[in-house]
Amino acid sequence: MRGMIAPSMMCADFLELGKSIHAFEVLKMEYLHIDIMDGSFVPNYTLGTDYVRKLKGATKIPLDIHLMVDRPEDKVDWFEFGEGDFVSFHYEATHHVQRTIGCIKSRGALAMLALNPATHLGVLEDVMVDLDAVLIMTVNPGFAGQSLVPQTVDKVRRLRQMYPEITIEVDGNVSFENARILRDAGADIFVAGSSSVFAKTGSLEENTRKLRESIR
Ligand code: S6P
Ligand code: MG
Repeated sequence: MRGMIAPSMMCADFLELGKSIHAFEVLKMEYLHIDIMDGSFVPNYTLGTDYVRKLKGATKIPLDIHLMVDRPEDKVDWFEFGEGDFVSFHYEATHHVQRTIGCIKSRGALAMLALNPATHLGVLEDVMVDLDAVLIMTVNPGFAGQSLVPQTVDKVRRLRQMYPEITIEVDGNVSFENARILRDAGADIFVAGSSSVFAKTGSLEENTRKLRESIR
């Protein structure tokens, strides 16, 4: 599978959202990654329901909604999404993993289960058949600009060996260097934040070219 990029919208300039969307379309970004935080599951707030609705209406690029919220089964229906969009939620945030997957799929979207760095891959075993993708968090969720938790690289490698066909997304400090390492480990979708496409060292266009080179 070709490496895909999902720019993290919380790292884009909020005052220039229209311009960013246009640039992402020109650069053929495969997904737009939207971080939703609730101040409980993670110690931060970011984007919300109105933002997702506006974005959905403003572009044809599929969304990649990352719910970092407690009890996602109660909240997933607050958001606008549909066929072709990914919705991920955390294994650690709910007693009802399968019910939440059902809510997502009943709306035609693709269900992705997110695992924090300390969560064992074994929790996937009985639910893998229901999933479209797995999100391996390569940092502890809550903030941009953190350092990759080193053992998550081997976790991606083991996941790829266990499930050769599953789509694997990686999120957190996916720098140009880490992206290549994670690609070699078996990742498919790369969430791009402050350490790659939004890096201050280059323009969005230069950074995207460099990241595509890393994951080719
Ligand atoms: C973190 C969030 C991520 C960040 C992304 C930022 O809780 O889920 O999606 O936005 O990690 O990228 P970077 O390169 O600053 O780590
Ligand atoms: Mg995220």
